[in-house]
Amino acid sequence: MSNPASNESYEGQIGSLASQRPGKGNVIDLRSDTVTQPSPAMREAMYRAEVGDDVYGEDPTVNRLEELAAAKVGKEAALYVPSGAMGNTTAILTHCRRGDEIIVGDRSHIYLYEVGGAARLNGSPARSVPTRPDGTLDRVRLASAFQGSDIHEARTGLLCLENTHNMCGGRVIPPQTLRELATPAHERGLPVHMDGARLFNAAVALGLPASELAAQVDSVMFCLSKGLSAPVGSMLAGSREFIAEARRVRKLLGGGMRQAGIIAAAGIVALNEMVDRLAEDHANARHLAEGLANIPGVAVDPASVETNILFFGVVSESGINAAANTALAEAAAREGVLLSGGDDGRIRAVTHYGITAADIDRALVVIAQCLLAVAL
Ligand code: TLP
Repeated sequence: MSNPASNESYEGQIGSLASQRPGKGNVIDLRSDTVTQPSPAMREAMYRAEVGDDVYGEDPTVNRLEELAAAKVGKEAALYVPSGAMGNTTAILTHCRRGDEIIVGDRSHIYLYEVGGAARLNGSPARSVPTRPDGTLDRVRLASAFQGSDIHEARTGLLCLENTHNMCGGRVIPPQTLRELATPAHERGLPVHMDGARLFNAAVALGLPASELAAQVDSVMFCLSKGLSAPVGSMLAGSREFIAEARRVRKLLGGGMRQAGIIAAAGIVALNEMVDRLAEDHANARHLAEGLANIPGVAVDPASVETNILFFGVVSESGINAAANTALAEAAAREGVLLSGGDDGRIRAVTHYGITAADIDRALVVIAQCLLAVAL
C-alpha cells in the first residue's frame, strides 16, 4: 500500500519512523508525559483506521475505543474527548446544575490549571479543601465543605478527586482511601468525579485493574495522550445515562469531532499495548529520584515517588528556593535536559515513553553540573 501523500511506500515510511527515537534528537524532555511521540504501531493504526462521522455515532473506530475504554474502567459507557481538561469540564457540566458549587483539592489540576472552566462555563464556584502531601484531601475540612442546607449558600453539586495526583508528585490513592474520601459525598446523595488523567499509572503502581479505582467514583476521566502516548485524546466514563448527557455537553463545548477514528485508532493501541510499560517509567522516575538524592544541595524524597512524576529542588534555610530552581532548570535546558515547574517553586520531572534508563543517567550528570554552575 502506498501513502497517498507521497510516492514512498507506507511501510518504508513506518520503517524509518520505527528506527527513530520517539523523542527529539538528543534532548531529554522531562517536562511532561504529554510530550510523548506516538509509537510506530499507533501510526500504522491511524493510517489504516476505518472512519465515519462520529457526531452521527458512525465512526466505527471511535465506537470501538469508547467500548474498550468503558470495559477497562468497569463503567457502562465512555466518551472520547479531545483533552483531559475538556473531559473534566464536561463531567462538571453534566453532574452539576448551573451555579452548583464543586469541591476540589487546593492543589488539583481542575482548581489550578483548567482556566476556571467550571466557574466560567457553569457559574459553579469551586470550594477548595486542603490537599495533603499524599494527594488526598483533609478529611475534617472535606466533611464541612458540603453546602446548601442554608438559604445563603450555593448548593454543592460534585466532589472532585485526582488520582494520580500531579502536583503531589504522582501520588497514588488506593481504592479503600478513595472510597473513604467519596463517602461524605455519597452519603449526601452527591456524585464524585475522579480526574484520573494518569489513572493507569495508579493502577500499574498498585498492581490492580483500573476498574477497582474507578468503582469508587461515579465518573472518571483518563488521558490517552500522557503516559499512554497517544497523540490526542482523553476518555470520560460513567453510567450510560451520564455519558448520554455528557455527549450533549461535549457538543456544547465544541468537542463533537467528525472522522475522529483517525486519532481514536491510536487510543486503542494505547489501551491495548501501552499500559504495562508504564512500570518502566515508574522505575526510571525512582532511579532519577535516588540519583538526585545523592547530589549535595538537592532536596528530594525518593520514597514518595510512586509513579512517573517527581519534584525536587534547591531548598535554602527559608524554604524552597524558587529563584535557584528556575536558574537550575534554565541551565539544564541549555544542556538539553528539559524540566518544568510545580505550583510551589520546585522543579518537576516526568518520565515517559521514549525516556530510557541511560537518559536518566545523563540527566543526573547534567543536573549535578548545572547545580555547581548555578551555586557558583
Ligand atoms: N497536565 C499537564 C499540565 O496541564 C500541567 C501536565 O503537564 O501535567 N488532569 C491532570 C491531573 C493533568 O495533569 C492534566 C494535564 C489534565 C487533567 C489536563 O489534560 P489535557 O492537557 O489533556 O487537557
